[in-house]
Amino acid sequence: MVATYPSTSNNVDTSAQAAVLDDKDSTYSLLYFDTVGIAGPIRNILSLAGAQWTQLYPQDWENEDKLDKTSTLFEVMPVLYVHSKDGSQTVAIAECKSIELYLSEKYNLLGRNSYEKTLVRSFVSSTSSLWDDFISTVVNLKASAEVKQDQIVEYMTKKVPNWIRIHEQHLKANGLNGHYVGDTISLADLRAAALVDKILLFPSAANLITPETAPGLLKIKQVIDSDPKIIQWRESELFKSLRPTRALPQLPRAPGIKLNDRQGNKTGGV
Ligand SMILES: N[C@@H](CCC(=O)N[C@@H](CS)C(=O)NCC(=O)O)C(=O)O
Repeated sequence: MVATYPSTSNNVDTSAQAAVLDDKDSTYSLLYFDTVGIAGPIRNILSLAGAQWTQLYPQDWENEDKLDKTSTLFEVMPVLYVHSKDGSQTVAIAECKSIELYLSEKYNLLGRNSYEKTLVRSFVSSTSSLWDDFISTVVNLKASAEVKQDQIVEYMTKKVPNWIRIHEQHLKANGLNGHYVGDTISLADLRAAALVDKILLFPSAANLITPETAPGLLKIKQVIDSDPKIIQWRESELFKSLRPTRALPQLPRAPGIKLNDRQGNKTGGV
């Protein structure tokens, strides 16, 4: 049985949960592996916002009792636990996109008005689709190494170049200023930079993302990489202790990390 959300049926008042989510003084704990993985944008948003947050690791995700898995809402991570300032209430949010949108709305990373917010969400959706495509056609594909390699080639020679070609036109239309929308970092920028970082892990990306082919995306990456709060986050012990993938050996655990208490982390973990 997975953990479920408390009832929201007609006669149930959910205003207390909403108040926790809306409170600017709430704190957070993020349940995820000791990897960058798909939590990069979430951790970047928390850093940009100057939020107070704790990293939670599963106690033993692969354990056959599955207690970490079933303590989450969909048997996957990340889960963001939002704690009221006094710590008496906690609200769990599942799914990357939902977490990112919640935090981005709260910390003004979606745009200045409904028009800009719609644009940001569209760019985010387009970029997320390309990432999700990789997860389903390569990472989660149950197939031989050869078939997986063919899928990677298809991804890197067709799908990624297509994304770059189209997104570069939008970035040019906004003046190649390092942002999809307006003049400040938005979730669209964070999502794109995270995907560029992933793509650059492939040796074949060297010719794919260059100042000639992708000036707009590289500018976005440069703006994010040089943001003082992002630099501060990347200099932290926690960031340095994260592995690019779970295939690599674990690194010594940074101070301040807590473990999933497997009971909703109402106090921010054990
Ligand atoms: N749809 C979910 C996918 C989450 C997901 O696949 N998480 C992976 C880690 S990147 C996970 O928990 N894997 C462990 C497992 O499936 O047992 C989201 O976007 O948050």
